[in-house]
Order: sequence, then C-alpha cells, then structure tokens
Amino acid sequence: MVNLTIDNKPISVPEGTTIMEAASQNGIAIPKLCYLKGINEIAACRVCVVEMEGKEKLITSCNNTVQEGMVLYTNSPKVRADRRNTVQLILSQHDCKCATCVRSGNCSLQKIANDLNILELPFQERLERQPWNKDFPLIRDSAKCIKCMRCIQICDKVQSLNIWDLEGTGARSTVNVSRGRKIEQSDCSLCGQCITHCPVGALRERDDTEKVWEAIADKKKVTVAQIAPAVRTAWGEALGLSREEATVGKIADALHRLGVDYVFDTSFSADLTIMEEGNEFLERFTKGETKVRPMFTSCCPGWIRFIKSQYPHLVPQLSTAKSPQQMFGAVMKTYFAESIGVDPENIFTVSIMPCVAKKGESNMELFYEEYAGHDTDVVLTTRELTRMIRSAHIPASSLEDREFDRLMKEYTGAGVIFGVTGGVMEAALRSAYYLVTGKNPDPNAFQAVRNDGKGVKSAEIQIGDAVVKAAVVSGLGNTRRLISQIERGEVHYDFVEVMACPGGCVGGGGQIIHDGEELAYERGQNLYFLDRNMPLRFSHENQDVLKLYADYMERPLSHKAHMLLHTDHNA
Ligand code: HC0
Ligand code: SF4
Repeated sequence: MVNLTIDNKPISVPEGTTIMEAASQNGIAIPKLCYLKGINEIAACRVCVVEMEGKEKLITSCNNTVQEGMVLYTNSPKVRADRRNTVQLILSQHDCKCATCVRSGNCSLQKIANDLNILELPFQERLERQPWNKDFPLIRDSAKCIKCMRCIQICDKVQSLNIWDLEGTGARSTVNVSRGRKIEQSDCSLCGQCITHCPVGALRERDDTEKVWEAIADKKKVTVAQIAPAVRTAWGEALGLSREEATVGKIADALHRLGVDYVFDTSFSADLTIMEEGNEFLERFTKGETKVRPMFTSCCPGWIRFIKSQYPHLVPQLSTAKSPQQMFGAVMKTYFAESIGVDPENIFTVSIMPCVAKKGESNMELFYEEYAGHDTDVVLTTRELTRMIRSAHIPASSLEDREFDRLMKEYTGAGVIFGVTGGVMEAALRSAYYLVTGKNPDPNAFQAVRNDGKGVKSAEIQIGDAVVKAAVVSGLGNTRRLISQIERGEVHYDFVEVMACPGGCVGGGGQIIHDGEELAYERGQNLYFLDRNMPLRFSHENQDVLKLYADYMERPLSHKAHMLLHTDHNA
C-alpha cells in the first residue's frame, strides 16, 4: 500500500493507483474532460491537474500514479487558476453556441465552464467548420471538437474500426475521418459509440424529428410507431424518471400525446423474428451444411455494415431474416394497413431505437404489390424521442401507462430481452427447443448465453438429440477477435449472435448519454427483470404473431414471409 495525503486527508491505496482513482476512492472528485477509464488516460485536456507539495509544475492526475508520502491539493488557488486558463483555451477553439446545441444541459464542457465560473472568453477565435455530409446518419461538427481523442480511442480500441484520426500539427491539429476520407467513404459501422463517449456536442445523430412532426401534421398520413426493447431501459434517464417509473406504457402515452396514431412494441416483431430466424436456423442446422456454419444473426445493422466492409466473404452466412424493426415496418404497411383500410403510401412508419445504425438500415427497400418504398420511414434515437417530448412541453410526471394498439399488441419476455447481448440467442433457443422436442423448456434454462461483462460468451446447448454450439458477442473489437478464431479453425460454432455495441442495444449509440459512465449492464439487467415478470416468455406463444401467420403469412418461411420478412444481404 502507498500512503499519501490528498486535500489534507491521509489515505492509503494500492501501488499503481492513479492519483485520480485514489482521490475518487476517497470521495474527492477531480474534474476531467478527456479521461475514459482504461481507454483514454492520456491527459490531453489537462483539466485534471493537481498541485504537489515541493513541485513547481502542476501534474495531471489521470496518468500519474501515487507515490509514498505525496502531499497533493486538488483545488488550490494555483490549480483553480490553471484549470480556468485551460478551459478558457479549450473554449476558444469551441463553438460556444450552447443555446442551439444538442448537448446543451448534458455537456461536460458546459458544466465545467459553469463550475469554474468562467464568464469571459479572452482567447475566443473565429472558427471554421470542416465540411460534412448532413444527410449521413452521424454528424460531426468540427467547430465543437475539443480534441480530447475519446472518439479516436473508442473507435480504435473498442470497435477496431479506426474511423477517426488526428490531422495537422500544433495548434492546427484536429480530429477528422482518417486517411483523408469522407465519412461516407469510410467503413463506419454507425454504432454511434463515438457519440455516446463525446463529452461535448461535436458528434451527434442526424436529427429527424422534424420529419415526424411533418407526418403528424399531414392529415393524409397515418403515423405508426414502434418502440425498441432497449429504449425502455434508458429514456427515463433524460427526463428525471426512475427505472420503475419509466415504463414502456408511458412512452406509448407520450407518442400518442405527440400525435402519433398507432403505437406498438418492437418486442412483437422480435417474436416474429424468432419464428423466422429460429426456423431458418433449424433448417440450416439439420441439413448439416458445415461450410455455411456458423449462421450469424442479422438484426444489428452496425454488425451488418461491419461484416460487409470487413468480411464480405462471410455475408452468405448471415441469416436472411430482416431485423425486427424492418419486419415490423413491412407488417405495418401490409397486414396492418389492410386491416385499417389505408393505402401503404399513406402509412408513415416511425421507429424509436437506441441506435444510430438503424437510421441507415431504414433505407432498405420494401416492394409490395403496387407499393415501392421503405419498411421504416423514419428512425428516431432514444435521445430524439426525449427531445420531442420536451419540445411538446409534456411533463414526464404527467405520463400514464397506455396499452399498445390492437392486432399487434402482444409481446413476450423473449422479445423484450432482444435489447441485451445474448437475448436474441436465448429467445431463439427457447423456441428452437420447442420446435424440436414439441415441449417448452424451462424459460430460465439458457442463461449460459447471458452477458457476464466480458463481451463474448459461448455454450453448448442440448436440444433433443442434438447439441447446438452457440456463441454471443458484443462490441466490434470482440467480434473481430472471435471471427479470427473461427477462421483459424480454433473454435467451431453453429449459431453466433453479434451486436455491435458493447452490452447490446442497451448500450446503443442512440441511448441517453452519461459522461464516461457505462450503464449497459444495469440496463440489461432491467430487461431480464421485465422478462421474468412477463406472463408469456416464449415467442412461439405470442397469439398475435400466430394470428398474423394464420390470417396472412401462412407459416414461417412461406413465400409471403420470404417476400416481406427476409432480405438478400448480398444485394
Ligand atoms: Fe435493438 Fe432489435 S434489439 S436491434 O438492439 O433484433 O436498435 O432495443 O429494436 O430491430 O427487437 C436496436 C434494441 C431493436 C431490432 C429488436 C433486434
Ligand atoms: Fe444498433 Fe443495437 Fe447494433 Fe448498437 S447493438 S448498432 S444499438 S442494433
């Protein structure tokens, strides 16, 4: 142990602990901007400086470790003056139009400038913006970038895609898309992890809320919304609701109050996905075609973009099932449109997703009789949803639980857990077991594929006489490592679930941002809690899904199901 004093408090911590960690473990918070535990500990911002007795120069606390006998001050006059100066310099290179910034109220730079009582900007310069394609789902505003390097490190170390890099030198150094490319030419997966780790508003999703307001105001349009499983775990964080208060029924109420005509839960079409993908897997599995193994899940568009750019030769191994978002859109514009007597072109489909890549996925086309368009018209992130609620001046405390609309009202716990890594696999195994043996398993029988925080999980599952070798992975760096092992023949799997975001959609790039705090695990536990308390926990028992087959699609993998619910990833 190392003994030292911080702010006159004697403390003792293990050797190798950073000063910042030592302070934090003892209830002393040191402000920071660029620091991300284990990922970005490079003291780029210099906000975390502290004063050390006997040393003229201040030292940064995130990348210096404690030494025996150190006497440190985290908030001395010298520290405060230096910190103010540093933050003023950062502000001089930042577009400080906070009133019109998407991160206003949730910006680390804004908070620290307020905390330090900075009321003047002595070094303010005119900023030029790097050009950016505003149609791309991910937007970067270079005039807000504070060069903290978090985006570079998250993309390199966690997602292994190296989309961002530093360019220029000295005072002209700035972050941009690497190798001089435009963002649309890069291999960006649109996972949005750079957005959720940006301390300011330099990175954000394309804002599509106006398109939804227009559709709501258009008398000819019937607006139909779906809410993804993971959204319910996070939306309340932005509106001051506790986890218990922030129910999915209240999101349905909010959407109706915004003017949306019909509201559904994506968990319904997650159940539908299981019927299609589960049957597809059993068909591929029982044919014994080892060369097309493993079959990969296809519901995460971040992963689809990744496999297409990094491993195009593996694309034929993807399930052909569309994602629940796209399946639901197709069902809304056909089965549901017919049931309410509205032409598909007058149905406007909106999905509320924890995801930025879903905005890209919605470009996928739907051809249906006379209609050629999109399954999903607009995708809003969880953050955009909460901004719409705020802009309509709806107090979160006034929201009440509201039921989903009929025809696609029912959903099961198996559909709900789609939003957490391992959930798609667990739901598929529950139904595969039934399809093979004719009996339901214990709904808790397949917990071996659940997340333990490591990012990769594998299990051998006995189903009837067969053993299914399953693997589950989240995070694209973890995925790259797993695919290397598969390709080197070190591991063999029949079925692999991949989610681009660490922890699955609960940790999605469209979720509510908490500076540097990872909430994916907790949010995932919330979905497991909801699953445990659902009356139905098997996708094949969803009565509205069964009715959809009986009245419209005939059976899983039927011709009609193929036309509406599957896609050709090679196209
Ligand atoms: Fe997900 Fe989904 S689970 S990808 O993370 O499969 O975005 O929540 O909606 O589509 O259901 C996201 C979340 C979805 C889809 C579902 C899947
Ligand atoms: Fe989107 Fe979920 Fe995939 Fe992340 S894991 S890219 S949130 S679908």
